[in-house]
Amino acid sequence: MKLLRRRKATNLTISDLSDDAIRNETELIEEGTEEVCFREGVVLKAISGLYIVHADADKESAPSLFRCSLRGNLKKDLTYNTSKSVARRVTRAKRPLTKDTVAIGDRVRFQVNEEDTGVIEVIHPRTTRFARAGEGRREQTMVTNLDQMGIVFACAEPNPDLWRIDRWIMAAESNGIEPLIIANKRDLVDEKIFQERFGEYARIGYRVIATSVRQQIGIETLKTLLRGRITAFTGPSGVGKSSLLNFVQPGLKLATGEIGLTTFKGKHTTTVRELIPLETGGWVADTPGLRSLELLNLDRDDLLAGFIEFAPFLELPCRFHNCRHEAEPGCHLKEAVERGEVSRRRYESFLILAHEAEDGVKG
Ligand SMILES: Nc1nc2c(ncn2[C@@H]2O[C@H](COP(=O)(O)OP(=O)(O)OP(=O)(O)O)[C@@H](O)[C@H]2O)c(=O)[nH]1
Ligand SMILES: [Mg+2]
Ligand SMILES: [Zn+2]
Repeated sequence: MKLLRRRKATNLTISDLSDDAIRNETELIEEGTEEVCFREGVVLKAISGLYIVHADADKESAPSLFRCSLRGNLKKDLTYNTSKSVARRVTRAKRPLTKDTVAIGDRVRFQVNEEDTGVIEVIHPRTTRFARAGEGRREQTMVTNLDQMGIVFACAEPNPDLWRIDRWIMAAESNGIEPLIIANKRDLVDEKIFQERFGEYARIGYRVIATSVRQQIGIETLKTLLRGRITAFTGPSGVGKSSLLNFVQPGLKLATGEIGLTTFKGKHTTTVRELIPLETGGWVADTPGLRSLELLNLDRDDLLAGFIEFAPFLELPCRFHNCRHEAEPGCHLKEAVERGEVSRRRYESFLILAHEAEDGVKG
């Protein structure tokens, strides 16, 4: 039996290595040496340098989980830090990416070692990447390859903060991810309050679904919307992200927490991000609630594009070609606000984000 062995792995990087390139990295050597096997999979969890990879089923093997480390040169390629104090590391990084080398959602190729361990060799190009500012304003990749962002807020307990919903929508829109607004704890409010809190999002064209884990409302709709797609559940702590996922997929047993009773303010029940394969097909990520969400590297035009209901009023140029849509006369967007065709609250939300982007203020 002829067997394959890796000859040299040092120049593999995140770049889109084709199968041929991988094959060229290997050569046939004498019989009797160890066989090297590569598999493809999705990163489900990252815990201090260890990655849990869900290997795809292939001809010979069923899907299964592997504990993988990362090939050393991949770390170097991807490590990037904006802090001046670590300038030396920056000079060694080939391209400005993030602190996180591999994130959940990444599709990877890994070398299988012993039974359930391996080494990640290639990170395939990402379709989307959702990042936020981490410690010291370093970018932290949260989840990659998302189709959909499940923006979970509670109808009450805690009351939804619409400005924060707008930020999450922006985070999704600016990364090319479809927002799905999930208004959980529908059991706690009546129709009038539900409409007051979430109605405007449905009016501008977003899909808003009301759910209740307690009264089992909206769960079937939610299941349908998750099927076959990669979705991250995001939003503040205590809104019921983990509770919803437990309901969507019984048997998950994600930890959930009482808020305001036994926990102190700001406690997060979920602490690790993880991507979960759904029995119905598709993947869903549970994430710890975020207290703040800083939007990264967006300029005024990105922000305008992220407020999807503004589009019809920006088709024709305003009187001034460089209109900032603030106090300028002859501004189509402001006029639409005055006429009540664009929500004043959403417009003000845009202004806040635009000023933040210009001042570099943390949100
Ligand atoms: N009344 C009501 N309570 C709910 C509902 N869904 C969840 N809860 C409660 O809300 C609390 C928080 O739920 P979790 O699922 O832990 O919230 P989470 O969003 O995952 O929170 P973090 O993990 O901290 O980000 C728990 O006490 C749940 O029982 C609901 O539909 N109605
Ligand atoms: Mg949770
Ligand atoms: Zn204008």
